[in-house]
Amino acid sequence: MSHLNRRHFLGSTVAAGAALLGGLGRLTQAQTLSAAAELTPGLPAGLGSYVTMATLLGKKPLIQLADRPPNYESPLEYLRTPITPNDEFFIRYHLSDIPEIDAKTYKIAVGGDGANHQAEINFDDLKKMPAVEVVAVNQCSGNRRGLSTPHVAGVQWGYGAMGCARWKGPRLKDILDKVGVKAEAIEVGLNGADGPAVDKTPDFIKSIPLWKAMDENTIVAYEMNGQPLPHLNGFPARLIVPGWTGTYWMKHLTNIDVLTKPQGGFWMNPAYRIPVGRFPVRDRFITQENAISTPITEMVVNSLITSHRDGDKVKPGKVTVNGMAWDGGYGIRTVEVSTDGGKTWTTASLGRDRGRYAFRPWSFVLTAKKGKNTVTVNATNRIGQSQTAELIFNPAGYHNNVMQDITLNG
Ligand SMILES: Nc1nc2c(c(=O)[nH]1)N[C@H]1C(S)=C(S)[C@@H](COP(=O)(O)O)O[C@H]1N2
Ligand SMILES: [Mo]
Repeated sequence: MSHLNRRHFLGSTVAAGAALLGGLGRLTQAQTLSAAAELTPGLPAGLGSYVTMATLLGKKPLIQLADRPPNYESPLEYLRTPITPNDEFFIRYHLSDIPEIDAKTYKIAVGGDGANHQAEINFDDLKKMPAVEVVAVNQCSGNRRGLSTPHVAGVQWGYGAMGCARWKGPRLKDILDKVGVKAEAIEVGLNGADGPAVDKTPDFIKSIPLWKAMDENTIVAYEMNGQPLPHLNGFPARLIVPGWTGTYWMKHLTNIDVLTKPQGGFWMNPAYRIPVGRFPVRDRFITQENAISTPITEMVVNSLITSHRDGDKVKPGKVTVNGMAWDGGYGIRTVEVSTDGGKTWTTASLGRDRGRYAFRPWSFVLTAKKGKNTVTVNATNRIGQSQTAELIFNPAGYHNNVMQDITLNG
């Protein structure tokens, strides 16, 4: 895009590597890498040897899984608060050419064959529109992919390809009202300012069904936790699709197209699809479905223990174990904990409800004994869906909501 001031991603990185690890003292390279690997508990043995920490401009150290395109996950420590700070939020890109955008010249082109008119919206226009705030979890479809057995291809995420923030901006439906939606419109197409550095990679273009675009919680956010969006989380503005996995949350949004035909392209098919009928999801994206596969939609109910890692030492006696639970927007009803391998379950106490799309904190007091204490956690949402005991295997490694099972050594 000619109106964008292109500065390439690599030019703006402070790829320091290991600022966090600096705090661990003077370590050899091998020790440094294995210390970093411990920040991603539960990953298959062998993966740790190439996991490293890196510090990007404006960010605290994140687990670097790839640099071009940038894929950085949040270590467990950053997921201990119900709102993930901007400088601790994970980063996921498919494309390496990520321009730095000047808000003064930034524009979103709104139109498409399903719109009555075309419009151009600049940053000031966005800020002048009535704004809403929504606290919502942004989780990559492939979060926990690295835990898949058998192993599947793709970025080997541990537990930290997610975060929860308070997002602010106008409703997408108010933007669509400016151009008028035709009766035959079915989807809304989305594009961002980033592009492929190598011509073979297809541009990252997505769509959502019209009904989800018109949802009052779907917004174009220019603020994240009361601040402008960090560059690598989508500055100046991105789409927020509460309840749905991160793939639809288009960053550096430049085009909104109302469509009368299904959006084509690699990132709609074959990418980001799940086998039909395999997962307990309710939101359907019918215009993109076929007999075998359908686009991923809402997140499945899930939870994460954030207070402890598998294998941690604890003092025998009372130990508070806590973490977060979330789902695709029904809200969390209960979180249950078992200390006998799933025979009996105790209800955890739930923390403040920040809305049905937000992380819901939970906590449980374990009476730890000497020796091994196992802790298993299972969240249930308000429509009665729970986590699974066994992985629902799929070739892309999506929707991993297997109950966590950790051992604490008393
Ligand atoms: N422009 C653009 N937007 C994008 C992507 C991308 O590659 N380019 N990746 C998507 C995916 S797959 C995810 S999981 C989220 C990640 O959001 P984050 O990087 O702010 O954490 O951004 C989404 N939006
Ligand atoms: Mo993603």
